[in-house]
Amino acid sequence: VVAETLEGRLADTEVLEQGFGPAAAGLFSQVQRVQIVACGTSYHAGLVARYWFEEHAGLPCDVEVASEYRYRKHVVAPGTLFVTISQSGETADTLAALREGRKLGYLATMAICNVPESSLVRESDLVLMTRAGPEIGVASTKAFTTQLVALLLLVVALGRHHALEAGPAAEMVAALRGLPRALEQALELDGEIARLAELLVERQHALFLGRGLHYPVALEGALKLKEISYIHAEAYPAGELKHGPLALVDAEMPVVAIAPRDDLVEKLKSNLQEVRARGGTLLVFADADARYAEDSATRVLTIPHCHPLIAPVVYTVPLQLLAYHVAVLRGTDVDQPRNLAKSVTV
Ligand code: F1P
Repeated sequence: VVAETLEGRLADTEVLEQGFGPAAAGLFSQVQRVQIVACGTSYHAGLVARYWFEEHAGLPCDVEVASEYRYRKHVVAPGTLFVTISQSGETADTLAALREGRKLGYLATMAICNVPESSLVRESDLVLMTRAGPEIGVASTKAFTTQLVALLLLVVALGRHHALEAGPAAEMVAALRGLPRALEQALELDGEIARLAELLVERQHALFLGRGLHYPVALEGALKLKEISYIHAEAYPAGELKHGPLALVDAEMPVVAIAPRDDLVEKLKSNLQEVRARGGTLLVFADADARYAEDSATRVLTIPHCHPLIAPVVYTVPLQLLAYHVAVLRGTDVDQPRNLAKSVTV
């Protein structure tokens, strides 16, 4: 579905709908809201997608961790599509949430998943395969970026039945077509990122900051760092700094900021000044046009400008590489982190 779409036939949403099977076309026009449920990295993909559903498709979207979903009562609004996201399709909490959801009167269930023969795929009404290939490491990486692409396509397909006009839909697909090149450019930053990793390797803690839909990207950057390097890392929406986390910032606390060029950049800059004023080392992952100045404690990784729609995918790759290089420098097992399992089936 993804390939056919990007090859140029998406403008009519039929290609996508056909990919979901015969049930999809009739259902998509009935969807009034979206409930996403997932764990870990897959949950972060859902958090990014919430911004897209509401901004581009005009559909309200809720996102909840699957490990909590089944332990509370739910009021299901009519026309709600229940979407699970999982690399493995076997995560026990996500599967349990799906089984619970199936009893609750959702319009339909959809799995966004990487493993065709998984339980999640078998038990869902609709399926969108990510086809990321096998994930070798425990920590999800390409699963995340492909989930984001799948979710964007879903936003376009559903949005065309709601608030998304043909012009903006075509523009979104054009932006997606720019993704392979933008990712190649991001991968070319590998050497520079390896040098930035040296700034984190001796540290015990790190803060990640983002605004808007780059807050969930910051969450994912922090998760990757803690999963594979065992550095304690937390992510906050940048505006939340002054509501608590700023108390943690001193010369020992590096701060990684995700700063693509968008209308929130000026706000982010003032948040980062608060960090600098307290002696914190700053690593800023920024768009070339955002013009962040380097100084003795501020390092800027300049990421080639890309369309804002694909920026969450593009900015994720340098964050994954940062975690990877820090882990390699610390000598941890990048593929098999301690205490973690690829599929959490219990
Ligand atoms: C969810 C997840 C992964 C994480 C680790 C443990 O898995 O939290 O995001 O990297 O592998 O499980 P899944 O439901 O996406 O397979």
